[in-house]
Amino acid sequence: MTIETVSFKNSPALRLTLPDGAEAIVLLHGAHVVSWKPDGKTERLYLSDKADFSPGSAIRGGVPVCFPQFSTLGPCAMHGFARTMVWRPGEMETGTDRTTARLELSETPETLSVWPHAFKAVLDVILDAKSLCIRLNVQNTGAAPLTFTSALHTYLRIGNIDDVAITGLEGLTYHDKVTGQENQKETRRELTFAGQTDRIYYKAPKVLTLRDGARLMELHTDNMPDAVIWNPGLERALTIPDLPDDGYQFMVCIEAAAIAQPVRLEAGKSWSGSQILKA
Ligand code: TA6
Repeated sequence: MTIETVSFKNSPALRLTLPDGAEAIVLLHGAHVVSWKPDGKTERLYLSDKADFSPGSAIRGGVPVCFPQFSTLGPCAMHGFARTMVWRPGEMETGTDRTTARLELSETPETLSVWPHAFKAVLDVILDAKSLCIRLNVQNTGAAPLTFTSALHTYLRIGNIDDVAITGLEGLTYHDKVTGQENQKETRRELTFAGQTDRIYYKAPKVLTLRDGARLMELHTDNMPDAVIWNPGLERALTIPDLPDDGYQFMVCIEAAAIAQPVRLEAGKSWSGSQILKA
């Protein structure tokens, strides 16, 4: 098990590896996980060929960390500032069967100008033989309470969107961001895709399953009660400059999120939420 410093698309990154071949890469830019290959060969995350890695950009694909704001629900730019800032490496851990890379972010004059709170965010990327865990910890290091929303905006690589189904959502209430309708009820046992899908499912179960053709992946969450499902479909994809026109066919976002009930932290308190992808 090793963690080495590498350059990924000219961006400083950490590469985690295990003896059985499992590998993950996380950028300092955004603490953005851009690659996960459980067998060392097969990429399980979608990363756009047109993604922009220049400083301050929002990278299309991988796992953007949305913090301290999901979408436009607050004073920050879309999905918050964490995904566009450079995080600093923290303590690393290389055990016998798993490896953890830690990245940290605190307030700067720039963040304070849009979100007036002192904080310490820690993102742990934990790789083991069959799974990848991404855990976000946030501590309120200021003197007053703070609130935030968050999501681990995971872009999963799929064979084709026509062959994909997600189970675990039946019976949940969701907000349909495409139609703007609130309080919709999911009636389907398996969610399949035809055109743009952009939904926030409230109080999702801790395990969702993605079926991609014959392949299954489980997505486990802890303390992130909502689930966002996003695929832009062709029409919306054509309006996204950093996504190839056919990119929507090869990606689906399943995001562990805390949205409906913003997290409130008193001074000195911390919160942790995580998502585990199981190949
Ligand atoms: O999480 C889904 C979503 O909020 C969609 O509405 C969609 O626009 C997407 O995120 C991508 O946002 P971005 O700012 O990365 O283009």
